Amino acid sequence: MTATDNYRGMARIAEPGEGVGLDELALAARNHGMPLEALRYDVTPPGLHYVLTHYDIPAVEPTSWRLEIGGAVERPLSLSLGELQSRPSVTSRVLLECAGNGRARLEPRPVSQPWLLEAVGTAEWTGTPLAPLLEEAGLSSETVDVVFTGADHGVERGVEQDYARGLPLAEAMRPETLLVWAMNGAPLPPQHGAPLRLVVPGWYGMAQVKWLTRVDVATEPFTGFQNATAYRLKVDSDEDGEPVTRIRPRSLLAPPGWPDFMTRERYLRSGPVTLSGRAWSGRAPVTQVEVSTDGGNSRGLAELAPADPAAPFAWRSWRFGWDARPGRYQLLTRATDEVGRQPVEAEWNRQGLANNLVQRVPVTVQE
Ligand SMILES: Nc1nc2c(c(=O)[nH]1)N[C@H]1C(S)=C(S)[C@@H](COP(=O)(O)O)O[C@H]1N2
Ligand SMILES: [Mo]
Repeated sequence: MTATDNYRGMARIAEPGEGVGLDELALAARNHGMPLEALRYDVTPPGLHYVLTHYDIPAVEPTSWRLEIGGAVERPLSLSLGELQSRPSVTSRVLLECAGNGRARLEPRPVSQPWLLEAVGTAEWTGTPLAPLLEEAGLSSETVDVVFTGADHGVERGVEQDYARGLPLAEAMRPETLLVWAMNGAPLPPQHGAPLRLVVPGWYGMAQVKWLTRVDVATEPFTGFQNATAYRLKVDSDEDGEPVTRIRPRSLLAPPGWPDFMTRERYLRSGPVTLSGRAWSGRAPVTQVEVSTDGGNSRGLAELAPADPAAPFAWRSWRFGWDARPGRYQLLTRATDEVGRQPVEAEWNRQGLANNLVQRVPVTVQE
């Protein structure tokens, strides 16, 4: 990438046939995915949840740390972690997925964190609802956005910044929107935002601001980099593009059989097999999951576990019986929610966002 591209704020697109480079490898080695065999767990065990951090994991001293709530409020608040933790607490099972999940297989490839399909995880998040704190601070009646700022700092396409995201007021006021200090019953680990992060159930990962330091009420739409430039669905760089918001439906197969070390191709023994996986959507309830063992020519409905009314933003498990005969197959799974179904052809955009193309898994069944 040249400095000019950098300062034009453009995401680079790989040349035709250009492999993943060392810059992408450096990101992939820092930002790990959830190994897909961990789809077997209802709650992703510690350390297996995916991690995405734009800059560095910041050093935050929890004893001197405070959360400032300000901007267009009548009474700015400054709260210690202990003060936040003495408020009513809620534990909620919520799936997070990076908006860049699926980027690495787009053609041409947007050069960024090269996720295949593993940028997902489901945790039990413990925290306190944000809305009562905003009400205590006394919101301006002109409020449009609430802006969340993290302690991490970096430069992105030439723009130096603290990681910050604006969220529409209605989303900030949802009772499910939490200020979170624990994950799976333990204090938030450093990589997941210690001591405090935001969780906005149903939204893609970029909204889930980690290492929170400030919450600012804004009477104008927030125009910071992560809202105005990044996380927008655009094909040409001069478009404004629609902002990325809620998670689109997706179903993933728990990898069946055993893998080849280098190619990751899967092998199975012939006979009856129960294929299984997880499906989710952040925008509407999942209504069905289809499975095909012949690349999509024929398909059947998976048996989908009922939605847990206590966890509408978690993933749901599914199962599908298959009498596997020797040969080579392409397994495919597709989720449908009340709004629509996963596409079978990728819808390209230049930042590689919200790509919920169906998953295809080649397998070889042996005698
Ligand atoms: N402060 C801060 N918050 C952040 C980020 C970041 O770089 N800095 N990355 C965001 C993105 S893009 C994602 S996908 C999620 C990832 O959350 P996790 O690492 O806990 O899985 O955090 C979000 N919150
Ligand atoms: Mo992300």
